[in-house]
Amino acid sequence: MSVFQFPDGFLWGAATSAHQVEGNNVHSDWWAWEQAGRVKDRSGPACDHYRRFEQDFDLAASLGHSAHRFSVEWARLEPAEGQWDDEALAHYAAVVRALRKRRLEPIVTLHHFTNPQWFLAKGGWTVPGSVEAFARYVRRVAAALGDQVRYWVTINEPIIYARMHYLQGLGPPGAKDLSQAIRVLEHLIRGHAAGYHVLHAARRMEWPRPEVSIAHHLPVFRPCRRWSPFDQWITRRTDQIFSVAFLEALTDGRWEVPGIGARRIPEARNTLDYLGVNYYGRQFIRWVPVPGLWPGVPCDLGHHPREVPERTSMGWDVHPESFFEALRRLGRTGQPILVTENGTSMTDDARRWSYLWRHIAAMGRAVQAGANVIGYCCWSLLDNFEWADGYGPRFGIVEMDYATQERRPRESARQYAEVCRTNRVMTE
Ligand code: IFM
Repeated sequence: MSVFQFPDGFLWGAATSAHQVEGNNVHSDWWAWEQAGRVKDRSGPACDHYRRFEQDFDLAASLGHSAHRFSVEWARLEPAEGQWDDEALAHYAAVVRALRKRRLEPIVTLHHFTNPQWFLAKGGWTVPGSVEAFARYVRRVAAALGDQVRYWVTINEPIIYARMHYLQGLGPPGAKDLSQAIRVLEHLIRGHAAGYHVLHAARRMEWPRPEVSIAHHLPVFRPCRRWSPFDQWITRRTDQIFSVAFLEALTDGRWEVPGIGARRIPEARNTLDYLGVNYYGRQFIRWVPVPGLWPGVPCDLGHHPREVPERTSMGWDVHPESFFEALRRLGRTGQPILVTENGTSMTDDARRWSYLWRHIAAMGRAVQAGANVIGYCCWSLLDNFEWADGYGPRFGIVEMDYATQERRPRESARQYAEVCRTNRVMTE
């Protein structure tokens, strides 16, 4: 065993998103989707975090955290097109103040999977008007929070958003259509770029300089059937299109469009001040040609007992070495990296801590190998509403009793607190 000491000022915290914890997000498209019975659970009051945020931040501070990632809910701020709710805006200003008061660095996400219902009704991210609508919303948020916030995430996991809502049909509007998914991706790139420029333009001299990124979901892709040239090829393409091309669009302003070619998006050039990264595990890809869909689909890990010996309670791969690999790969860009999510749903909390500890250790090794990682947010502070999977999965280091709204820090929260307080981790 040896000990790895992280650089001074390293940010340690946990992440949440509005719809998953706040409760009663009645103007969002996900709320309508749930009410229409399209998922097994309804988010309902969730963790009632909208009213209990002070209590939750007390908890985070008592657990040694120095940062906290949360999202602002657009549907609360603009419940009807052009109608702004000043109380909701004041609420998020109070949230940021509450974080600052507890010395928790706010990391603010502007879009985390949910949209106002009116926005989806107008075509959501499939239509060009989405970009200007999002920019208007960001302008409001920047004016209200910009004096207190340094770290911004414009869009959480754009690729997962497009895949889940427009290819797999697992969230509103429930589409399964590659051409729509591609349009969504293009508008998310443009939306991010617009948000980036709005945040920088809104800055006043006395405000912190905004550091803006997306939260990029970065799995390590592997072929399902290692021997199959089709799986190998589509895995390389999937990695290129989903992991590499999207980041290239935000650095070079040139986006390689799946199955079409390249497109110039000049306003997206150099719009990453840091790299926000969400990592959970490897994804095994199989060649399945279905007209109108991307031919590389994630395969059932149950078929890979030898290659995927360790899996979470949701059946996801556990492979800390790939986290090291992903961070080292990103580290070569020289950009600062902020781990905006990493965590697991385990029914056994000892296994949760084992997962977190090994991933933090892998991150330590990546820092030693030269990656400029500046912070880490575990997913999640609280158990919460896991989208189509509802309330089954338990990602929290703090256990939620949804019937009583009681919060109970798990042993993993205490172990993680030790890492946060000492700024170091035991490596194997
Ligand atoms: O809960 C989600 C979150 O909303 C986005 N990233 C992955 C998490 C776990 O699935």
